[in-house]
Amino acid sequence: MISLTMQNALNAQINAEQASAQLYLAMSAHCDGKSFKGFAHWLKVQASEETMHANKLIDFLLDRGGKLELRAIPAPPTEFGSITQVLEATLAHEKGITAKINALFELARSEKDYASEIALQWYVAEQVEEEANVGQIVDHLRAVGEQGGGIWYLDSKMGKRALV
Ligand code: OFO
Repeated sequence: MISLTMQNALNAQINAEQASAQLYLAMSAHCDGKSFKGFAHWLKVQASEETMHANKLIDFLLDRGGKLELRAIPAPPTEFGSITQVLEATLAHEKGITAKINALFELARSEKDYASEIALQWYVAEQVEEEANVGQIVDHLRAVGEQGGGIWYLDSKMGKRALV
């Protein structure tokens, strides 16, 4: 049986993952509105991944006999500025999520909750990948700028991300 402290912390993380999904859907719509269909597609796939992250935690919580307490998801903004600003905001958001995952991992360790620690290892590794992927996109955007044709090439590449 999972501790109440860990249960509360996992419920908070489930909410954070669901909030990430909402945020990326809003960003996707913003990019779509600017006709950057590739970036819109990439962010929509990212939103589905976040829902998967939340669902994986829900399954774990329930397998441990915990109680799922879904919380309200704050409404994301509707305006995000330029495409580069969208991806910079994505990177900043992922860094915030990494901090939350690390805190959760530390909590599992301090509670000697080995099962949670092992389950959270997947998220620790996933965050390394998330930050690396988004960081690379931000670097490319900064390199090509938003005035020339380079950004449209990036847009076509972003549109090739496979659906999860
Ligand atoms: Fe769930 O990794 Fe992004 O937020």
